[in-house]
Amino acid sequence: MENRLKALREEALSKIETTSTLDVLNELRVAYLGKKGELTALLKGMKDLSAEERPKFGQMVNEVREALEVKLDEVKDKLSKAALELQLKTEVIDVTLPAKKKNLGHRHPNNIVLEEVENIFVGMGYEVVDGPEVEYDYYNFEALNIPANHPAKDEQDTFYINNEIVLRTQTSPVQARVMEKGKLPIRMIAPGRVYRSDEVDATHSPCFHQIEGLVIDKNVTFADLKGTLAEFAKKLFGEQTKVKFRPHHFPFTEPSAEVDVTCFKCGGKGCRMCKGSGWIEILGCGMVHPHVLEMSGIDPEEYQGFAFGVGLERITLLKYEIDDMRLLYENDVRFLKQF
Ligand code: 2NL
Repeated sequence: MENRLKALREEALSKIETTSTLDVLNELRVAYLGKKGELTALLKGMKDLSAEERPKFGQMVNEVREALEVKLDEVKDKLSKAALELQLKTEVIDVTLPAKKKNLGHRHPNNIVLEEVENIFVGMGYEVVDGPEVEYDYYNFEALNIPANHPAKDEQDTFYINNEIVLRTQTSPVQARVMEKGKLPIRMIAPGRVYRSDEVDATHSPCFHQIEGLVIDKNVTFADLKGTLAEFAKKLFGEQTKVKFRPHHFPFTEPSAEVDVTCFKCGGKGCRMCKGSGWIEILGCGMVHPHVLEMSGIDPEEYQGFAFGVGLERITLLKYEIDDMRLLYENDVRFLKQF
């Protein structure tokens, strides 16, 4: 048995010494030192030895166990270190590599123009106000002097939620609500989405944006309206821009006008942009109708006002020479990035 023990010791030490992986090393630990391992088997065989031999042999087995444990720990240490070194070598992070590019979005051209318009009017002392897109028929039509039989109220043009509620067809209901509150004077613009039951094509969409303006004060005249819009046109399209007021009709203003600006592409000579006329229509305006003031509890003998409405998309398409409105609603980043 002593010889078997010596042979076992030599064999085990040499196997452990030459092991190259931690897995195999663990298998060896189990095979020699485990409960069903070879050393345990030798200990079990001690019952056949004489009483004098037993303690001596037991001590020898323990010595071998210790020697193997020391060797196993030593090799385990060596292999672990090598494994770590290999990992550090192969998993190097190159902190000098350029970072992956993040895909950023881009501001919508409508939004760029809206901010420009807002800045122009805020610079003149106007407040920016918003209000509900789902609106009472009363604020959208009646308060603005649009009678029950007016063609704009036709189901073909207006989205009705029910008998008395609509999707607003203009942003004037926001102004009607401000007038009704009765805090005067008023200098405000109301930008926002409006809805009309329209077909979709290069110049129409059932949902688009309007910016309306309203000024109410004592002694406000058409001259104030002209001066304000002339200044607005210069700031938006350039200092050389001239404006022209053509008589028009709106139910909520009297007198009313449409405003053209000199073509900012050809300067008024006539080109493709202005269809040869030298002028481009940009908005509608007028003096607030006395009925509209009265409806909101304002005395037209004491206060007057002017108002105007601009289609935001129309301005955006003109300013950036975009020839199809649908491009503004697709939000293709390749398109948006150009502005
Ligand atoms: C257009 C014409 C316009 C108004 C909007 C307005 C609002 C109130 C009272 C009176 Cl509360 N008027 N808004 C006035 C004239 C024209 O818009 O062609 N817009 C695209």
